[in-house]
Amino acid sequence: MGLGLQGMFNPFAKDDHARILMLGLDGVGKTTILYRSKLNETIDTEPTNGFKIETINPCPGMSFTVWDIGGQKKHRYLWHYYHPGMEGLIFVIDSTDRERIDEVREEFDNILTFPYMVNVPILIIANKRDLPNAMDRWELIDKLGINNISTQHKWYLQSVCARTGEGLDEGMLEMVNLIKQNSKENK
Ligand SMILES: Nc1nc2c(ncn2[C@@H]2O[C@H](COP(=O)(O)OP(=O)(O)OP(=O)(O)O)[C@@H](O)[C@H]2O)c(=O)[nH]1
Ligand SMILES: [Mg+2]
Repeated sequence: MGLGLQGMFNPFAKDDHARILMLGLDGVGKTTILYRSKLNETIDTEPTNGFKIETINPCPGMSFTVWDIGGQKKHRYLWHYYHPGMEGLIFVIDSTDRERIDEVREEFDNILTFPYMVNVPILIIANKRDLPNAMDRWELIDKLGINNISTQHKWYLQSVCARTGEGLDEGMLEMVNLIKQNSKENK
């Protein structure tokens, strides 16, 4: 009958779970993020051909199945095949990569046109914040036109260093909050 201790303290129903799609250009650090979240380690990565899937626990009572899809140009046409049924998008940016910022914006805008992306909350990870000359959140918000999407999507931008994990737990918790708010509003 009762919820038990776990249920009383846990904001989520038991086994709450969300499917998360992680996209971004090649080399921005998606696979590094995946394994930092999963293992709390920095692993040596190769460019991802196809995809990787791992389950992570961003907080007690919640699990994410994260689909990390390769970001090389030749693989990007595959991105839209993975989005049906996804409940959150993690879009990863290399915050030092000014040269490709227009390409990032183009791909980001393209993802937002995917039919099943309607209302899906978005965590933007500005990765590689440890490197000199990283763009700050205001520059990124401006260059990516992120304020324009705010009426259709809940979003949050978190700056991260995936190599050390700084900022990553906070970002994942924000993703949990956005998904939680979204599911309340769309009940
Ligand atoms: N300095 C620094 N390097 C990072 C960080 N995160 C990832 N890298 C490095 O960036 C390179 C690419 O990382 P990956 O995780 O393979 O990138 P990816 O986005 O999965 O790339 P694709 O699979 O090709 O789409 C690796 O050499 C990582 O060690 C970070 O926060 N800081
Ligand atoms: Mg990868």
